[in-house]
Amino acid sequence: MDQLYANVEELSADCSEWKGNIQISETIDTNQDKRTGPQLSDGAFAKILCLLCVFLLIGLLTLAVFFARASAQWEAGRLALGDSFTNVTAELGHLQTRYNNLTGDREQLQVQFDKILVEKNDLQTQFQVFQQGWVNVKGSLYYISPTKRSWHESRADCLWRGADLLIINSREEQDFAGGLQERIWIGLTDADTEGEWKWVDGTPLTESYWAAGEPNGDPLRKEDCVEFKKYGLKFSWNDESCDLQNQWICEKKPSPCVG
Ligand SMILES: [Ca+2]
Ligand SMILES: [Ca+2]
Ligand SMILES: [Ca+2]
Repeated sequence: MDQLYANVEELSADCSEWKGNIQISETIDTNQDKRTGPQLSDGAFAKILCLLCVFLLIGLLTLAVFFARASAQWEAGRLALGDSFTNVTAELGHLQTRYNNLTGDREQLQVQFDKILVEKNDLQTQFQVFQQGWVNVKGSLYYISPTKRSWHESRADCLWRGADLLIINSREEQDFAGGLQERIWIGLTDADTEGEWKWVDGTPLTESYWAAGEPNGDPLRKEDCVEFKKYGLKFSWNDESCDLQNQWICEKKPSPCVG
């Protein structure tokens, strides 16, 4: 740009010099014109040409300045857009990271919520069972009656509760029932065939805990039902008349819907 200004100044100086020459030439030409009549002299033509060159240079200079400013503005705009794009891209990355973190947290919270919900439902079920007089011992529910009835009435009550009289399948159940310190009916009988003991689910007796001298099967008393009598001892069973009034134990497996 400076070079362009220098050229213009140089050209202007040249034009001034030409102008002096033109004045001399005009004097000569004037004298000649007086001889030849009105016509465009060489000096006037040179002057006009010089002025056109000046105007052309000024126009070029103006255009150069305009394009330089436009180019600078375009470059500044491009840089600003680039910065904005970079910032937006970085912000988008941060938002994506936060979204991913929140999604992970939400999934973990959902897992915890589901786990707590299961525990809450389990506790609610246990509470309902407890309110109905049931206790949960190692995966089985037991109901100990507060009143006394015959063996058949006791079993009918268990069936009404969706259960049956206690079947002793393990030493743990034997100790549990014996620890109640009461005469209690269990689900064992030989009512169908004297001396052939079966549990209420139809399975035969394989492991027994008869008290000493039992079962004695008194034919006069028709001792066809089994109770805990010598409670507190490992061998505590006694065959007894089914009409005797005893407490009883019902047993069933836990379920989500306890009636
Ligand atoms: Ca059992
Ligand atoms: Ca019997
Ligand atoms: Ca007996």
